[in-house]
Amino acid sequence: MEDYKFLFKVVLVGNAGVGKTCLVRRFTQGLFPPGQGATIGVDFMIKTVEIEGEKIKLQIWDTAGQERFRSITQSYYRSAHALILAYDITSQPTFDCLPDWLREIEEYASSKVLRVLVGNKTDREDREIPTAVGEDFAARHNMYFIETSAKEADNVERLFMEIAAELMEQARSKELPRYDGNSPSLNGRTTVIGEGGCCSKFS
Ligand SMILES: Nc1nc2c(ncn2[C@@H]2O[C@H](COP(=O)(O)OP(=O)(O)O)[C@@H](O)[C@H]2O)c(=O)[nH]1
Ligand SMILES: [Mg+2]
Repeated sequence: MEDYKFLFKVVLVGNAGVGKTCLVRRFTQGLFPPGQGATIGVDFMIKTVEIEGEKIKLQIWDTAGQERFRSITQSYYRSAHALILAYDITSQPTFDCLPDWLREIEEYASSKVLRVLVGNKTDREDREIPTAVGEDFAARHNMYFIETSAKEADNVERLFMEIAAELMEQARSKELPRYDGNSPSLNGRTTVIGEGGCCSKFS
């Protein structure tokens, strides 16, 4: 018997290799996959959590390698309640691609979607993106921000639990936060991703 009060769809995007699959597996299965081959060929994983006595079912959509081919489409974003946009704090190129991802999100996702910027791999010594730079980017783009380590299980639980709590809060109040969809930097209709944009060299 399924028993839950809320069901939320959470979607992860970001360059290949930033650790999206590891974040999902850490949260849903409590493990860090060894070696290569972390990407699993499923559309989503499920975890039910409890907040303030309410059961919340999270349907977490990971990309099964599509990000390498830049073939993520509308169906993936459709009906997402929250979007996690992840980069690797040790990889400037993954951070530099964030505007491209935001354009895609802007084009395909609901304007009401909860957006969270995640800097992953905080366990590594060779950081390239200072925390303040990630924070600043998130603030300028109206996003939540958190740094994580899927490897060390640092902030991963918190990431998903805060998303669940925020979505529950929104659902309860039925007052989704207003978002200025007219932001000139974000509402471009054309998508450069996949057409020689900065990310193509990482495909
Ligand atoms: N040191 C470290 N490595 C990580 C972390 N998360 C993922 N990785 C590694 O980064 C690589 C890509 O991870 P993966 O989850 O497949 O990335 P995805 O392509 O975004 O799904 C793998 O070799 C992982 O072991 C982390 O938090 N710390
Ligand atoms: Mg993956």
